[in-house]
Amino acid sequence: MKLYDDAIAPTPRRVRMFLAEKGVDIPRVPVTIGKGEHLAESYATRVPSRRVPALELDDGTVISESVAICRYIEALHPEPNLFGSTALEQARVEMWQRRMEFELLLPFANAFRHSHPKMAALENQVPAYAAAQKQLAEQRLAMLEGDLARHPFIAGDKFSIADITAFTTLAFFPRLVGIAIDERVPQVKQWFDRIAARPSAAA
Ligand SMILES: N[C@@H](CCC(=O)N[C@@H](CS)C(=O)NCC(=O)O)C(=O)O
Repeated sequence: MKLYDDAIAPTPRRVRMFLAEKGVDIPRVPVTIGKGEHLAESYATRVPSRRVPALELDDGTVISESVAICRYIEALHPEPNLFGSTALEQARVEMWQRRMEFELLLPFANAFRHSHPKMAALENQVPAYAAAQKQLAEQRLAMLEGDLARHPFIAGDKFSIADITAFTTLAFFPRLVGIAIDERVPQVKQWFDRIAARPSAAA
């Protein structure tokens, strides 16, 4: 197995953090987005979406989409489980994972992709869309403050893939789109610092 990986981008970091939580080591092949390596034909023939990360199995099968990669790893290495164990836990983790992906990650990512000069080569930038997405990101961040006042981790009492999605989002995008994680969202800040202290956050 090998993992196509970019050292800076937030989505590959999701998979690295997941693997670190599992204690699983997979050889990595760097695909540097900043150098346009993900657009090379040699990569596109393996990964038609031209996105990173992607996991290539020994028989040549390629799994892209970070959550699909994490689910595959969870099936191979069930413990510590990060997608939940009981039926209810799995449903809760799925619910929060989807919320963090659609409601937090996507607005932050879209605000960044449509406004940051470094993304101009990769995105047909629409400044009004960036502004609208930034507003949604700010609103979801304020809502997250309330969520984290009710439970210590995103999906409840246990660390899960939903924490990884939210953490890697908030560790990368806010500064780049002019949003601060500060005393206005103390619960988020406290949760963020707790997750940042986990050894997997260094992955
Ligand atoms: N939904 C995909 C998103 C993958 C993705 O967009 N990765 C970014 C890096 S964070 C990328 O490859 N960007 C290259 C580009 O936009 O051309 C996943 O979860 O794996």
